[in-house]
Amino acid sequence: MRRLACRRTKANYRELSKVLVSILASQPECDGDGNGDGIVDRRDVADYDLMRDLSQGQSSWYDLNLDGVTDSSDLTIVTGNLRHKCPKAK
Ligand SMILES: [Ca+2]
Ligand SMILES: [Ca+2]
Repeated sequence: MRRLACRRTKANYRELSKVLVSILASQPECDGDGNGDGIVDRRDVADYDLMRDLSQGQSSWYDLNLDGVTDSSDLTIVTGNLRHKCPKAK
């Protein structure tokens, strides 16, 4: 019985991994687009400010360089990509 449960768990894990990989592949990276709407614009700057305040500078959706803090380095990524249209999802 335990062996069967283990096989099911492994099969479920493999299936979930496939789904996750396909989801990740369907959303191309877009530097500076913290809100994921497909364009980097002043809304991202406003959302960056909001998320920095709400997170009190800790990690947030706008921790774009993934260093664990939401700070001016992340804002630089947003402002450096303003008006950039993101690649379309597949
Ligand atoms: Ca955006
Ligand atoms: Ca950061």
